[in-house]
Amino acid sequence: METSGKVIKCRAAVAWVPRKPLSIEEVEVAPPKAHEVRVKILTTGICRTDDHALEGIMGGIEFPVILGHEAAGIVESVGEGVTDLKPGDKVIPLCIPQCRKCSSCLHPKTNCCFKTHLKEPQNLMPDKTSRFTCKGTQVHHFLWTSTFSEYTVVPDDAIVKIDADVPLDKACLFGCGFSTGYGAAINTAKVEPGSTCAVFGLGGVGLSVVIGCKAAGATRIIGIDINKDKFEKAKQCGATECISPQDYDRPIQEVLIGMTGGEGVAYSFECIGNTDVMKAALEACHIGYGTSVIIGGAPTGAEISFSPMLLFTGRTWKGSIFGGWKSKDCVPKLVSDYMAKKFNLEGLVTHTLPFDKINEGFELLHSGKSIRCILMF
Ligand code: PAD
Ligand code: ZN
Repeated sequence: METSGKVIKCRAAVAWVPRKPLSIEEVEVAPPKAHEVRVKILTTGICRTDDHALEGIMGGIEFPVILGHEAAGIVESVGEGVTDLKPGDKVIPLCIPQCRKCSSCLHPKTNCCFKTHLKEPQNLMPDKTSRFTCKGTQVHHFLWTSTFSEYTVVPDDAIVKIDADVPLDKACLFGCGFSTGYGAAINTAKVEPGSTCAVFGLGGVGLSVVIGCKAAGATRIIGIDINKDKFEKAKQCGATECISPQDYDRPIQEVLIGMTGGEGVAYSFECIGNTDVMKAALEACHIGYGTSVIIGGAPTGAEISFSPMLLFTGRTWKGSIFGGWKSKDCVPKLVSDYMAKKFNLEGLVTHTLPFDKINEGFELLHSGKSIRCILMF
């Protein structure tokens, strides 16, 4: 049946209010407007950022909302003015857009497009309207992706075509978790061969940092998590040793400094969203040249107090969004690198569930049993 130009009725997981299970509902998805693309989502992962939004700790999220931002799908139809995509293309929606026009997009040092949700709210489409309706109520978008829906509409700056051969359960990981962690090691920290790294938090993002550190030639990669069940996967991804802060009666940064002969690590990564851990990760860095990267999303309004001596004495503190990748340019290349076997993503997907079991997927994340749970439509 030809659907182009028509409203599509399909399944979506609607978050009506914060901190409650999602409801599988029939929603109406309007056709794409100019410079928009309507996509049939085939697979979507559950990332902790979706959970932060559902928990209400991520600012600027209005309910009801359709969450989800780590997905792969097929273009169903395109709006006027879309030149680089056509129906049938295999695509990844991009939670960090690349407009290729703003001062950030034109600058080689950043991927923080001015259209990012940190600059411009993405709870509605760029024209401040929604393409989703459920039971007569307008439903909000999330990061311009809203992939917990069988069909979604995204701006053409926030979607890219990928190699049609890539398996869909892995393709979705390039929409967030893998690209974020791998890029934080490669692009943001610029990990050097022979170095020692510490990765705090061994979820989908942290394990992808481990994969990036290994690819960059780090010789020691210390994984840190309070859940020891994560250690096996971390070692499979390249961690050389794993420790739990709960096994020590002194702060974890002191443990790491002790483990490195009193020196500290060259690179540390916070992949949790905990401000105390962010500070510990900085303190665990080597004087003079240690670099610490914040990847975890802290609750909106959170602040950190720390000794300026830590930076005065030469450490560097950085943040990384979507691994520093300019999304439209780099995601297809990352997918090609995966197809060329430059890295292995086997360790990241622990569960695959039908889309209707999305709340079970969130429970697996909460209980610490999953790394990435992939939902199939
Ligand atoms: P996850 O929940 O799968 O992994 C977090 C891990 O941290 C789990 O294994 C926990 O057991 C562990 N953990 C929790 N508390 C502690 C602690 N105090 N010490 C040590 N370990 C601990 O999450 P994820 O990997 O999907 O996401 C991690 C964070 O990264 C989260 O805050 C998310 O919002 C953020 C994120 N940032 C970006 C970005 O572009 N910067 C992209 C995607 C996700
Ligand atoms: Zn994410």
